[in-house]
Amino acid sequence: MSKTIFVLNGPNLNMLGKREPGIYGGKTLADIEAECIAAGAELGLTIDFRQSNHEGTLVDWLHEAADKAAGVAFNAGAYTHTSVALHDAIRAISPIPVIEVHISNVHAREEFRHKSMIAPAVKGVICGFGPHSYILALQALKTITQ
Ligand code: CA2
Repeated sequence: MSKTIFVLNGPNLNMLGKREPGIYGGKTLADIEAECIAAGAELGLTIDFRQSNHEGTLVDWLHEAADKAAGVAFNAGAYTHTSVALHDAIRAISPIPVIEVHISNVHAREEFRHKSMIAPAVKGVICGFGPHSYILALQALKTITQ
């Protein structure tokens, strides 16, 4: 039976493709969702793709993943750098693996993006490959949940 993977996206990612194409590229979040669903079909994974601008909603979805998902690919957006609540939620759903995903290479950007509050709680981190970061995370989740 196909495993379900939650792909969760945090604040402002709904603006992808509409602003700042120099940093994040021209694809919209809907384009990335379609690519994740296609890659998931190849990998035998069912993709549940969501976005919220609200920290508590992201916490709720992580909790939901504990019952419904084999793993989570998580682009927490700017909450990556600030959120103890998301760190705690990722720990709370252990051993469900969560992979931190970023489109940009956060380490090559402003210093405030170098610190991730969630990195100590996740299984691994993928950043800097543009929208392909999501596909790499799905491949990793396929491998580690086998
Ligand atoms: O590189 C990533 O994927 C980030 O998670 C994106 C976040 C940023 O705060 C992280 O440091 C790195 C920002 C997403 C906001 O996306 C926008 C898209 C278009 C226009 C403005 C923001």
